[in-house]
Amino acid sequence: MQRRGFLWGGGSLAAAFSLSPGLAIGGSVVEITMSGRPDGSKVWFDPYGVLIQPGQTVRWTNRDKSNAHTATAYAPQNDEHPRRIPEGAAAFDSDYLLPDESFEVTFEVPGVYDYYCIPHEMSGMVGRIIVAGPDQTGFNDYPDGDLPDEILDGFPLIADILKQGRIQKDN
Ligand SMILES: [Cu+2]
Repeated sequence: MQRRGFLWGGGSLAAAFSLSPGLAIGGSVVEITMSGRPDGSKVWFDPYGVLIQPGQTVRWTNRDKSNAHTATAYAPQNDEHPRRIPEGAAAFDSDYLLPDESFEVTFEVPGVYDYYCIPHEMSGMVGRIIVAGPDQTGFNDYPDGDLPDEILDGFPLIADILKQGRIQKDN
């Protein structure tokens, strides 16, 4: 598990692109970093799109020394946000994570999960997780009238996540 995690962390894009649909990142815990420039001019989740299998755990860790961040599911329970998680899935919310603090969620229900950072949502600090069984490829996007364009533009495409397994931003 450790070695696999290290390989993926090394930015081996060639390997990532060769993933076919349904081949999620291996290992039980998938790491997502909350990142930012030292001057705070840009903040993001890294990777901001990931493909996982049911039963896998995602761990968000704040590695941005300049900011507190959250990982908060799009759901009415979270400050009346539109629902962008599968039916039957629980709405998660990390609350504020200070530098080097972590938050974990184990995903069981297949589907598309969109989430945001409470203080940086309008800066486009959003992410998307797809939970897919081995043969699942048919995932529908959410209707795009529910959020402002600045936020919608921040999500990676479902097709790209399915194809690449994980999506990182150029920052
Ligand atoms: Cu943030």
